[in-house]
Amino acid sequence: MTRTLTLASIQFTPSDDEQDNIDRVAAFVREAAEKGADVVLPPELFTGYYFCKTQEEEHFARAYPWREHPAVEQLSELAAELGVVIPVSIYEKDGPHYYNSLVMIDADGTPLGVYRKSHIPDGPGYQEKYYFRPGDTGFRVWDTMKGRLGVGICWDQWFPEAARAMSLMGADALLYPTAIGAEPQDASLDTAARWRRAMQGHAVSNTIPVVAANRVGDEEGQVFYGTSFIADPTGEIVIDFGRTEQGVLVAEFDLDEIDRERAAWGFFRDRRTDLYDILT
Ligand code: PUT
Repeated sequence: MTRTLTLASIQFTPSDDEQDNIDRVAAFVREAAEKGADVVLPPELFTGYYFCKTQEEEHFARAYPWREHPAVEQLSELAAELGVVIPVSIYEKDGPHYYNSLVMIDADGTPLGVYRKSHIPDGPGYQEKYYFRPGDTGFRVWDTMKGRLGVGICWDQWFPEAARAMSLMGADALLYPTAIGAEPQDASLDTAARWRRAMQGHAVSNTIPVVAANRVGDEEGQVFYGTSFIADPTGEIVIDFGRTEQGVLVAEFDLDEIDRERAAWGFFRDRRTDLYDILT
């Protein structure tokens, strides 16, 4: 029997109402499940505005222990009801520590664990180092009921090392929840095209499907550029959104065919680990 994996990406404009955002993501997950999705990826930190644009003490109150996060609790029930995997991006509080995290919810509703964002950006409009410790989980893949999934959170997506690590761990697909758009220090700087190309490169070099789910639209003056997409293992974008639409993207992949292609291309056969000390 052929192993297939149907991947979905959600692009939307969150409000600053936590329950409203969870409800809207739930509706998108239902829509994706109706279209046959096995895995449905919402954007980064979707339960509120992207609060990292400035440094405000009050925003630490947005974090929860990951098992108690309302998005994790409610989307676990939905995952079980629909039989879909939902990787849920959250602001996590663990004792005195705060992380930008991802909880992988399996298709029976079981939360399989947490990944904590490894690369934390800092700059105008994206002051994440104030809010998040660098992740201490290392890169992870999860054996879900639908396939082995690797997730990098936003800034992680620019690092080929992260994509390679998850691919070496046997990921069937790489997923990137994201919050990216305007650069307030330079109105003429538009990073959308290079953002896509970076991840399309991960797809090519690891012969693996890639899903990117971005926020879209204006959040109190900060504009997110959407352009979410699903790329095939050649790096080709098979389905995408522009800079305004909200909704779900769905694409199906044949995992056995991809395994054959990956073997045939030989990237993993030909790696020269004896030359890579410089990378560490
Ligand atoms: N989510 C962080 C994006 C950083 C863009 N400069």
